[in-house]
Amino acid sequence: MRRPRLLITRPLPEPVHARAAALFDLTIRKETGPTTAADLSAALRDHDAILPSLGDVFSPDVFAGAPAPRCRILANFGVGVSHIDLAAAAGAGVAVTNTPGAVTGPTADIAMLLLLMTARRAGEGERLVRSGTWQGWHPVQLLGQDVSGSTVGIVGMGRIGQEVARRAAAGFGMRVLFHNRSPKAVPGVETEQVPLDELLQRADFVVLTVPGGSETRHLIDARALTLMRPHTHLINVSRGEVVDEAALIRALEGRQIAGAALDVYEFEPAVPAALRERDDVVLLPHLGSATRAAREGMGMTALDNLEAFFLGRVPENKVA
Ligand code: 8YV
Repeated sequence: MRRPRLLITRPLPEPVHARAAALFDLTIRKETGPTTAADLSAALRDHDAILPSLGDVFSPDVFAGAPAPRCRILANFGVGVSHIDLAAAAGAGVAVTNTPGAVTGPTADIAMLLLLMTARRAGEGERLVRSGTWQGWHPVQLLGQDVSGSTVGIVGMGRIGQEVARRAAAGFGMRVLFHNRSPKAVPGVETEQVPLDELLQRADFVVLTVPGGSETRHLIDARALTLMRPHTHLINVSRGEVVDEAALIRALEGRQIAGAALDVYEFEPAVPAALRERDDVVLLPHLGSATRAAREGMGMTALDNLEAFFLGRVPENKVA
C-alpha cells in the first residue's frame, strides 16, 4: 500500500524523524523558522499530512491557496493551535490534532521558574554579576518578594494550570485562586474558583495558562491591569496575544504592577524595546516545552495522532 506523504515543517528530535520515516513517505523541511504562506498552501496541495508547529500560520488565505487539498490532517507539534484557523481547516476537510500531554509538566515548570525569577529579581541579579560591576553583598540589595505563603491566581485551569496549582501549593505553600470558564476542581489541591476581576484584585502572582486565539485575545487589557495591585507580578506562559502588550508596558511604566515575567509575546518573535530595556521584566524565548523529553514526546504524540488517523481511527488529540 502507498505510504501517505508527510511534511514535517521543521527539524525535530532524531527519534521522531526515524519513526516518521518508517511510517510515511517523509519530507523534512530543513529551516528552523516558520514556513511561508505560499509554501504552506503548496504543502496542503502536495502532501497527505503536515506536521506543523508554532508560527506556521494556516490562515483562511493559506487554505484558499489550496482548493480541495490533498492534505487531510494537520498534526500540530504543540498544544496551542491558535496559528491554525480551525473553521477554515474544517471547511477544507482537513482534521487538526495537537499534543497536550507532553507539554504540560515542562510548561508548568517554566511558569514557576518565571514566578520565582520575577519575585526574587533573579534576572536583575544575574545581569549585575555578569556586568562585572557588582560591589558585593549589602543588606538592602535587590530585595524581592516572598513566594512561599503568598497567593497565586491562575487564569485558565486546564492541564497546565492544574500543574501550576500543584507546584504552587505543594512546593511553596501558596494559596491558589483560579479563574476558569467552567467549574473545575484540582484533585488533592485546595483551590478557590473566583471571577477574573476578583482574582486580579487578590493575587500576588497572576499566572496566565489559557489557550490563545480570538476568545482570549487581550483578556489582560488596560482595565484588567488597573485591578492588579502595585506589588503584583504578571506571568504569561500561554500566548502573547492574551496580554495587550502596549497596555502592559504602560502599567509597568506607571508602576501599577511590580513586574512581568513572559515566555510569549504579542508579536513574537518581536519583543518591544520598552520591555527589553526594563529591569522589572523577565523575558524568555518561548521555552515552555523546551526539554529534550518533552520535544520528543510532542513529536511522538503527533505521530500517534497521524498513525491513528491513517488507520481510520479518531486520533486521541483531535481538536477539529
Ligand atoms: C511549543 C507551546 O514549543 O505547545 C505549545 O503550544 O507553546 C510550546 O510549548 C510550540 O507550540 C511548538 O509548536
